[in-house]
Amino acid sequence: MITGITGQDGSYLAELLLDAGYRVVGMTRRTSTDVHERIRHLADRIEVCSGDLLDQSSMTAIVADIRPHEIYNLAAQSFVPASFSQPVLTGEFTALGVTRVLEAVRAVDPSIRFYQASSSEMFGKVQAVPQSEHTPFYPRSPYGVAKLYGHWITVNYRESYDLYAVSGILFNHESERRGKEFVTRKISDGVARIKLGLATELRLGNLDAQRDWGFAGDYVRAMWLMLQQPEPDDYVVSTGRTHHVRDFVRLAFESVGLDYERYVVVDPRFYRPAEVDLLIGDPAKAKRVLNWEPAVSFEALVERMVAADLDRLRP
Ligand code: NAP
Ligand code: G4F
Repeated sequence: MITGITGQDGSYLAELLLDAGYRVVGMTRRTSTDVHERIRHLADRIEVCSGDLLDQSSMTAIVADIRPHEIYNLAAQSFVPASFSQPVLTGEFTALGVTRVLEAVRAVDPSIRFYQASSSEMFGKVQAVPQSEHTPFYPRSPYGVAKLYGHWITVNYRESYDLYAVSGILFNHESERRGKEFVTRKISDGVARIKLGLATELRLGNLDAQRDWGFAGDYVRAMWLMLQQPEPDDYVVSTGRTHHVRDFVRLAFESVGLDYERYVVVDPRFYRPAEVDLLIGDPAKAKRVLNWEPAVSFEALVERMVAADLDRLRP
């Protein structure tokens, strides 16, 4: 069972599990319009059920009905700027939502294996470089604070009720399926539009922030591996390399033969009340225990995202 199956990671994870022979059930929330774009190609291979992280009775009923062996809790309000404008809702989804799923597991079948989508945003104002499973947390946004709650409630239920519950502390991972408001996709989409003559500029915020960016398809493999271990544990998943937003911008424009300085406008509207300046993860434990390594490089990621947006937008 995957919560958040309509999101970027949900769609890649569903593909991976189907390829491994799983029955896959995705939980989606009710909407008046169809928002299943990322899983449309899987429509005849997955089952979809309606529920909401805000609603305990729907969560418990779905888990009781499906009786999954594994639950991947990917659903969340995941956009950092929205967490500043909607902090209470972000706490309800992204923090308390985790407890609701865990309560459903506890009530229905404590042997269900549970994955929580934790985040490098929890490191925030980083207390060590690189960040590992032992680095203290210091979140810098309501989103980061909510994810920290989700992390600790997962650890707490593991220790209190002996659940197989794990927290994957994943660093930024991207793809052509990334939401268009996140910086990498905003850049690839903007570059494609400029190249095709559909736009003349790209307005961005802080170009000096640094992120450890990987490919989402690689990262869902780490989620699955975490639920296949003899004992539940928490892992940092990252590439171990960091780049400035400016590097992503420069490479993306270069990939279509353009100079970014002619098109990018820095717009303070996209600055955040508090910024996470530098993220770089230490993936040593994931490599040692899970035998996990990313396959797609930063450079290849930039290229494939721009190429995909060019293909999508080309008349
Ligand atoms: P995403 O594309 O924003 O997808 C979020 C999913 O959550 C969507 O399917 C969304 O459904 C669903 N959702 C939101 N609120 C819900 C609610 N109240 N009830 C049920 N479903 C709800 O996020 P992503 O990039 O795939 O990330 C997956 C998870 O990993 C998230 O928890 C995110 O915070 C975490 N994470 C992501 C990264 C990253 O770099 N991508 C890194 C670390 C952690 P709708 O389609 O209906 O909106
Ligand atoms: O792409 P972003 O919005 O991702 P952010 O804030 O790092 O969060 C993402 O990664 C987390 C893992 O660390 C996830 F947990 C979270 O759910 C999400 O997937 O911004 C990246 C950086 C920031 O420093 C931001 O200030 O890019 C900078 N930036 C510069 N200009 C911009 C822009 N970000 C956005 N979204 N839009 C801009 O115009």
